[in-house]
Amino acid sequence: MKITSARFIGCAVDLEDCPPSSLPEFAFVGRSNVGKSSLVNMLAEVKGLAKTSGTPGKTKLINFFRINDHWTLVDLPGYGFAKVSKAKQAEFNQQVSGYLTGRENLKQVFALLDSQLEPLDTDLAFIDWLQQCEIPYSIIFTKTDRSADNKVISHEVQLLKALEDYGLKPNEIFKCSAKTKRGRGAIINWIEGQSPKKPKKKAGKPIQLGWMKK
Ligand SMILES: Nc1nc2c(ncn2[C@@H]2O[C@H](COP(=O)(O)OP(=O)(O)OP(=O)(O)O)[C@@H](O)[C@H]2O)c(=O)[nH]1
Ligand SMILES: [Mg+2]
Repeated sequence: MKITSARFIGCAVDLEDCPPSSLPEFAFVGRSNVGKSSLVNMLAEVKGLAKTSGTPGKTKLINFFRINDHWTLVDLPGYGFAKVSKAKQAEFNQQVSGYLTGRENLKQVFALLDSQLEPLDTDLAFIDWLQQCEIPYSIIFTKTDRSADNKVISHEVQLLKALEDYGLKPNEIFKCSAKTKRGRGAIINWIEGQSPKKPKKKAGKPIQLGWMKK
Protein backbone atom coordinates (compact mmCIF):
# COMPACT_ATOMS: atom_id res chain seq x y z
CA MET A 1 0.00 0.00 0.00
CA LYS A 2 1.29 3.42 -0.92
CA ILE A 3 1.47 6.11 1.77
CA THR A 4 0.27 9.31 0.12
CA SER A 5 0.05 11.49 3.22
CA ALA A 6 1.30 11.28 6.80
CA ARG A 7 0.51 14.21 9.08
CA PHE A 8 0.98 14.99 12.76
CA ILE A 9 -2.46 16.06 13.90
CA GLY A 10 -1.88 16.72 17.58
CA CYS A 11 -0.91 15.42 20.97
CA ALA A 12 -2.74 14.86 24.21
CA VAL A 13 -1.95 14.43 27.88
CA ASP A 14 -4.87 12.08 28.51
CA LEU A 15 -8.08 10.64 27.07
CA GLU A 16 -10.16 13.81 27.52
CA ASP A 17 -7.49 15.81 25.74
CA CYS A 18 -7.42 13.53 22.63
CA PRO A 19 -8.52 15.00 19.30
CA PRO A 20 -11.99 13.78 18.30
CA SER A 21 -11.79 11.24 15.48
CA SER A 22 -13.84 8.45 13.99
CA LEU A 23 -10.95 7.07 11.91
CA PRO A 24 -9.59 3.68 13.01
CA GLU A 25 -6.66 4.09 15.39
CA PHE A 26 -3.64 1.83 15.92
CA ALA A 27 -1.49 2.51 18.98
CA PHE A 28 2.12 1.56 19.73
CA VAL A 29 3.08 0.89 23.30
CA GLY A 30 6.03 -0.66 25.10
CA ARG A 31 9.01 0.05 27.32
CA SER A 32 10.90 3.30 26.86
CA ASN A 33 13.46 3.01 24.07
CA VAL A 34 11.93 -0.15 22.54
CA GLY A 35 11.50 1.68 19.22
CA LYS A 36 7.85 2.88 19.09
CA SER A 37 8.51 6.28 17.51
CA SER A 38 11.05 4.82 15.07
CA LEU A 39 8.48 2.24 13.98
CA VAL A 40 5.85 4.94 13.36
CA ASN A 41 8.35 6.75 11.12
CA MET A 42 9.27 3.54 9.32
CA LEU A 43 5.62 2.66 8.63
CA ALA A 44 4.74 6.20 7.53
CA GLU A 45 7.96 6.45 5.49
CA VAL A 46 8.69 9.89 6.94
CA LYS A 47 11.94 10.43 8.85
CA GLY A 48 11.42 12.62 11.92
CA LEU A 49 7.60 12.49 11.83
CA ALA A 50 7.69 11.12 15.40
CA LYS A 51 10.59 12.32 17.54
CA THR A 52 13.08 9.56 18.43
CA SER A 53 16.05 9.51 20.78
CA GLY A 54 18.75 7.18 22.05
CA THR A 55 17.81 8.37 25.57
CA PRO A 56 14.75 6.63 27.05
CA GLY A 57 11.74 8.75 27.94
CA LYS A 58 11.66 10.88 24.77
CA THR A 59 7.91 10.60 23.99
CA LYS A 60 5.98 12.18 26.86
CA LEU A 61 2.55 12.71 25.30
CA ILE A 62 0.03 10.74 23.25
CA ASN A 63 0.86 11.67 19.64
CA PHE A 64 -1.51 11.26 16.68
CA PHE A 65 -0.41 10.78 13.06
CA ARG A 66 -3.02 10.59 10.30
CA ILE A 67 -2.11 8.34 7.40
CA ASN A 68 -3.71 8.72 3.94
CA ASP A 69 -6.61 10.49 5.71
CA HIS A 70 -7.81 6.94 6.32
CA TRP A 71 -6.37 5.74 9.64
CA THR A 72 -4.30 7.03 12.54
CA LEU A 73 -1.10 5.80 14.15
CA VAL A 74 -0.70 6.70 17.82
CA ASP A 75 2.74 6.95 19.42
CA LEU A 76 2.53 6.57 23.19
CA PRO A 77 5.02 7.34 25.95
CA GLY A 78 6.99 4.32 27.13
CA TYR A 79 6.74 2.52 30.43
CA GLY A 80 9.42 1.10 32.72
CA PHE A 81 11.84 4.01 32.51
CA ALA A 82 13.79 3.67 35.76
CA LYS A 83 14.84 7.34 35.96
CA VAL A 84 11.23 8.50 36.12
CA SER A 85 9.87 9.18 39.62
CA LYS A 86 7.13 6.97 41.10
CA ALA A 87 4.69 9.90 40.82
CA LYS A 88 5.50 10.35 37.12
CA GLN A 89 5.10 6.61 36.50
CA ALA A 90 1.68 6.68 38.15
CA GLU A 91 0.76 9.65 35.96
CA PHE A 92 1.91 7.70 32.90
CA ASN A 93 -0.16 4.70 33.93
CA GLN A 94 -3.26 6.83 34.26
CA GLN A 95 -2.58 8.74 31.06
CA VAL A 96 -1.93 5.70 28.89
CA SER A 97 -4.35 3.25 30.50
CA GLY A 98 -7.13 5.85 30.27
CA TYR A 99 -6.49 6.21 26.54
CA LEU A 100 -6.20 2.45 25.93
CA THR A 101 -9.36 1.53 27.81
CA GLY A 102 -11.48 4.54 26.84
CA ARG A 103 -10.72 5.44 23.22
CA GLU A 104 -13.68 4.25 21.17
CA ASN A 105 -12.03 4.22 17.73
CA LEU A 106 -8.92 2.34 18.97
CA LYS A 107 -8.85 -0.79 16.79
CA GLN A 108 -5.68 -2.44 17.93
CA VAL A 109 -2.71 -2.02 20.23
CA PHE A 110 0.71 -3.09 19.06
CA ALA A 111 2.73 -4.15 22.11
CA LEU A 112 6.42 -3.73 21.24
CA LEU A 113 9.08 -6.02 22.70
CA ASP A 114 12.81 -5.73 22.13
CA SER A 115 13.96 -8.80 20.16
CA GLN A 116 17.44 -8.47 21.73
CA LEU A 117 16.06 -9.45 25.13
CA GLU A 118 14.40 -12.45 26.69
CA PRO A 119 10.71 -11.74 27.43
CA LEU A 120 10.57 -9.44 30.47
CA ASP A 121 8.05 -9.80 33.29
CA THR A 122 7.00 -6.14 32.96
CA ASP A 123 6.15 -6.68 29.28
CA LEU A 124 4.23 -9.87 29.99
CA ALA A 125 2.34 -8.15 32.83
CA PHE A 126 1.42 -5.31 30.47
CA ILE A 127 0.21 -7.74 27.78
CA ASP A 128 -1.74 -9.63 30.43
CA TRP A 129 -3.41 -6.36 31.42
CA LEU A 130 -4.33 -5.66 27.76
CA GLN A 131 -5.95 -9.07 27.51
CA GLN A 132 -7.83 -8.68 30.80
CA CYS A 133 -9.20 -5.35 29.56
CA GLU A 134 -10.22 -7.10 26.30
CA ILE A 135 -8.19 -4.64 24.23
CA PRO A 136 -7.29 -6.25 20.86
CA TYR A 137 -3.50 -6.55 20.60
CA SER A 138 -0.67 -7.88 18.52
CA ILE A 139 3.00 -8.15 19.43
CA ILE A 140 5.88 -6.62 17.49
CA PHE A 141 9.44 -7.79 18.05
CA THR A 142 11.61 -4.71 17.36
CA LYS A 143 15.24 -4.06 16.37
CA THR A 144 15.76 -7.46 14.72
CA ASP A 145 18.74 -6.02 12.80
CA ARG A 146 20.66 -5.75 16.07
CA SER A 147 20.95 -9.49 16.80
CA ALA A 148 21.83 -12.63 14.86
CA ASP A 149 18.77 -14.42 13.43
CA ASN A 150 19.21 -17.42 15.74
CA LYS A 151 19.10 -15.13 18.81
CA VAL A 152 15.87 -13.48 17.61
CA ILE A 153 14.36 -16.92 16.95
CA SER A 154 15.42 -18.16 20.39
CA HIS A 155 13.78 -15.12 22.06
CA GLU A 156 10.67 -15.70 19.97
CA VAL A 157 10.50 -19.33 21.13
CA GLN A 158 10.82 -18.15 24.75
CA LEU A 159 8.09 -15.59 24.13
CA LEU A 160 5.72 -18.18 22.65
CA LYS A 161 6.30 -20.39 25.70
CA ALA A 162 5.68 -17.48 28.11
CA LEU A 163 2.51 -16.49 26.24
CA GLU A 164 1.25 -20.04 26.54
CA ASP A 165 2.12 -20.18 30.26
CA TYR A 166 0.25 -16.92 30.90
CA GLY A 167 -2.65 -17.91 28.59
CA LEU A 168 -2.04 -14.86 26.38
CA LYS A 169 -3.33 -14.86 22.81
CA PRO A 170 -2.13 -12.00 20.60
CA ASN A 171 -3.80 -11.60 17.21
CA GLU A 172 -0.44 -11.65 15.46
CA ILE A 173 3.29 -11.60 16.17
CA PHE A 174 5.40 -9.49 13.82
CA LYS A 175 9.17 -9.14 13.58
CA CYS A 176 10.48 -5.77 12.48
CA SER A 177 13.42 -3.47 12.11
CA ALA A 178 13.01 0.27 11.69
CA LYS A 179 16.52 0.28 10.22
CA THR A 180 16.07 -2.32 7.45
CA LYS A 181 12.26 -1.89 7.14
CA ARG A 182 11.79 -5.58 7.85
CA GLY A 183 8.13 -6.30 8.64
CA ARG A 184 6.78 -3.07 7.16
CA GLY A 185 4.66 -4.73 4.45
CA ALA A 186 3.16 -7.27 6.86
CA ILE A 187 2.20 -4.65 9.47
CA ILE A 188 0.78 -2.19 6.90
CA ASN A 189 -1.23 -4.97 5.21
CA TRP A 190 -2.57 -6.05 8.55
CA ILE A 191 -3.62 -2.48 9.45
CA GLU A 192 -5.23 -2.07 6.03
CA GLY A 193 -7.16 -5.30 6.60
CA GLN A 194 -8.62 -3.83 9.81
CA SER A 195 -9.67 -0.52 8.25
CA PRO A 196 -12.97 -0.12 6.44
CA LYS A 197 -12.47 0.02 2.68
CA LYS A 198 -12.64 3.45 1.09
CA PRO A 199 -15.80 3.55 -1.04
CA LYS A 200 -14.70 3.37 -4.66
CA LYS A 201 -16.26 5.83 -7.05
CA LYS A 202 -18.58 3.86 -9.32
CA ALA A 203 -17.56 3.92 -12.96
CA GLY A 204 -20.37 5.92 -14.52
CA LYS A 205 -22.22 4.47 -17.47
CA PRO A 206 -21.45 6.31 -20.70
CA ILE A 207 -24.06 8.95 -21.33
CA GLN A 208 -26.59 7.82 -23.93
CA LEU A 209 -28.48 10.86 -25.05
CA GLY A 210 -30.98 10.48 -27.83
CA TRP A 211 -29.40 13.07 -30.10
CA MET A 212 -26.01 11.25 -29.94
CA LYS A 213 -27.37 8.42 -32.02
CA LYS A 214 -28.21 10.66 -34.88
N1 LIG B 1 19.31 -0.62 15.04
C1 LIG B 1 18.06 -0.22 15.32
N2 LIG B 1 17.85 0.81 16.17
C2 LIG B 1 16.57 1.16 16.44
C3 LIG B 1 15.45 0.50 15.86
N3 LIG B 1 14.33 1.07 16.33
C4 LIG B 1 14.73 2.06 17.15
N4 LIG B 1 16.07 2.13 17.23
C5 LIG B 1 16.86 3.06 18.05
O1 LIG B 1 16.46 2.92 19.42
C6 LIG B 1 16.44 4.18 20.08
C7 LIG B 1 15.05 4.43 20.66
O2 LIG B 1 14.12 4.57 19.61
P1 LIG B 1 12.73 5.33 19.80
O3 LIG B 1 11.96 5.07 18.56
O4 LIG B 1 12.94 6.74 20.20
O5 LIG B 1 12.11 4.53 21.04
P2 LIG B 1 10.75 4.80 21.81
O6 LIG B 1 10.17 3.47 22.16
O7 LIG B 1 9.87 5.71 21.03
O8 LIG B 1 11.26 5.51 23.14
P3 LIG B 1 10.48 6.50 24.17
O9 LIG B 1 9.79 7.56 23.38
O10 LIG B 1 11.58 7.05 25.02
O11 LIG B 1 9.53 5.65 24.96
C8 LIG B 1 16.85 5.21 19.04
O12 LIG B 1 18.25 5.45 19.19
C9 LIG B 1 16.57 4.52 17.70
O13 LIG B 1 17.42 4.97 16.66
C10 LIG B 1 15.72 -0.59 14.96
O14 LIG B 1 14.82 -1.26 14.42
N5 LIG B 1 17.03 -0.90 14.72
MG1 LIG C 1 9.05 7.54 21.50
